[in-house]
Amino acid sequence: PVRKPVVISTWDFGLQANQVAFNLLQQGQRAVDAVQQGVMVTEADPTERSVGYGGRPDRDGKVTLDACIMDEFANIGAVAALQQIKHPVAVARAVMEQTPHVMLVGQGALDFALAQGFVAENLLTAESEQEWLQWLEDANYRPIVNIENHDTIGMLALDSHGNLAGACTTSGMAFKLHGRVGDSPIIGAGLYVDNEVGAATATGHGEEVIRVTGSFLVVELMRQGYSPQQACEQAVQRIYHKLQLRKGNIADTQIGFIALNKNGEYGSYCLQPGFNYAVQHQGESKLYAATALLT
Ligand code: SD4
Repeated sequence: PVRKPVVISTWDFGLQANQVAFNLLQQGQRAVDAVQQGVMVTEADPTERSVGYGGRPDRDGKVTLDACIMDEFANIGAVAALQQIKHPVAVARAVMEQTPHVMLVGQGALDFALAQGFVAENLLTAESEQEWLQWLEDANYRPIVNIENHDTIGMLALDSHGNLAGACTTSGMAFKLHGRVGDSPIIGAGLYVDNEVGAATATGHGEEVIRVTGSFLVVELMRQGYSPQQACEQAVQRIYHKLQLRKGNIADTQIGFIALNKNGEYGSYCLQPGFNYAVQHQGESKLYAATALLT
């Protein structure tokens, strides 16, 4: 039996975002609309310091945002290193629907957004600016595992028509180099949807996710018969193995995947304990702690 509709998203802020998405799914709306509206809840929240408005800036004090969206027809849209726009996922959707391209970056993405009627505003809140000024004192780029226990929001949904879609949006790693792009806006890395199989999205250290084309890997594993849970486990193990081979800094690296298949089954796995994810379907809205490879 197929469980639908269902929505799943990363971190504790996923609960609130899922609620908005689930309401749309229950009305029979498309998964792609539900995930977009869902993640926009988190983008607009200044207290979420790793997504959208209020996100931590790069090392130059600029808030630069990455986002992408993918629907059941494999339509895709993405923006990277976008400044001054509160809803990068909505710009990604516009790239998908209003251009012959799939990704716009930096100034070009901003110019496009403004031409589409999006409004430029300051996204650096006083809190984030203060943190950045403090960081500048020793200016040491040192990613923190499970920073504030929330991070990028990635959301996957199976709608009442049985179609899958996903969205992913982030302000990226705090105090990154200006111009750095993570996994989140890269189709196949931070997000992948195959409407015949399933969908996956990632959070954590984007460089490691890009290295293994993480979300595509999870979906391909599901295609081969792995459950969403098993597929997430395999992908995290792959990243761990590559980190070992490269003598990477495993202790300071976090990776989390969530996955949803065509039957509405879901799963999740992470490298370090501390990653959680939110699931909502008929009669249940719950935050789960993901199981971790390391302890
Ligand atoms: C990135 N995966 O930019 C994203 C989100 C992040 O801590 O900031 N992770 O790498």
